[in-house]
Amino acid sequence: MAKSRFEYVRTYEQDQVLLPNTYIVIRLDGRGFHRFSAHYGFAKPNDSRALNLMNKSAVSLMKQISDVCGAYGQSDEYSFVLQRRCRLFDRREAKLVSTFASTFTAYYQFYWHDYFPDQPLVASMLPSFDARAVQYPSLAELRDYFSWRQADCHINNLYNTSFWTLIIKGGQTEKEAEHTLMGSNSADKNELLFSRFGINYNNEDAMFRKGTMLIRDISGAPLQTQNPSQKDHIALQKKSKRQVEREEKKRNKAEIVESHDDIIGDNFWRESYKWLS
Ligand code: DGT
Ligand code: MG
Ligand code: MG
Ligand code: MG
Ligand code: MG
Repeated sequence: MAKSRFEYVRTYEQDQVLLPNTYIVIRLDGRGFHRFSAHYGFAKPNDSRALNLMNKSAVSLMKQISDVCGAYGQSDEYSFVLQRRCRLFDRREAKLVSTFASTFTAYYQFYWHDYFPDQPLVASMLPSFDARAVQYPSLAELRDYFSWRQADCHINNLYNTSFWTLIIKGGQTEKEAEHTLMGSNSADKNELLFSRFGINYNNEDAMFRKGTMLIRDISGAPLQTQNPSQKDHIALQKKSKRQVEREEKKRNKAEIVESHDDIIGDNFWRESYKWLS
């Protein structure tokens, strides 16, 4: 193909390529959702419609991008983990984060009406999401990453539940509620909810307390050995195109399973062969 004399400008492009054989986690977070949630009247502290719309958008993205093994969402954020051997966009960071952010945002807007039928989106207050990619060298860090996000969900939700209960049921102002909770630990908040309002925090909706974990269940169709050794990894890269296509088809067909359980303890990770490859 003939090249124009302008072609050289391309050499100024710089691609950040993510390390091979690492777990790539792409975390999206709603931009300015403090204002966004207030504008569309999200229920406090948790709006099931908003959380289910996040989940719907995440499942839709996973159906579209088969390299995603699993995802965890809470509040206005979602983290997607890619297969260790993922070759999508040759692991170029900018391509990955921009595609994830725009695909997720597109689905969020597309499905908005299904979850908020009475509140049409207005042009001056449209949802958008930022995205960042992080690389983790082993399952240990990946597990700690997910634990970190779920611990964040727990801490925020226990605080927010206590805060809004003091206001809505206890008649306190926001300032007073803030003061009541100052210096309280988890046990204090559980006790406050129970003794003053008869609320057993553990009976609150699991989606609020634990967030949402999505896994692509490939256990019915094992694709490769867990934690490939160096040799396996090289072998994987030599797979024929047809083999790769076959596996991708299988991944596309695999069910995406949603749960709201603990992902910090060992139990969840004992079954990681089902979805992490
Ligand atoms: P950012 O991410 O720096 O652009 O700023 P924000 O405002 O998105 O802040 P962030 O992401 O730290 O916090 C998420 C906000 O979204 C927080 O103000 C609470 C709000 N939010 C998320 N989910 C819900 C919900 O279900 N109900 C209500 N009322 N608010 C929610
Ligand atoms: Mg945000
Ligand atoms: Mg947050
Ligand atoms: Mg956030
Ligand atoms: Mg193009």
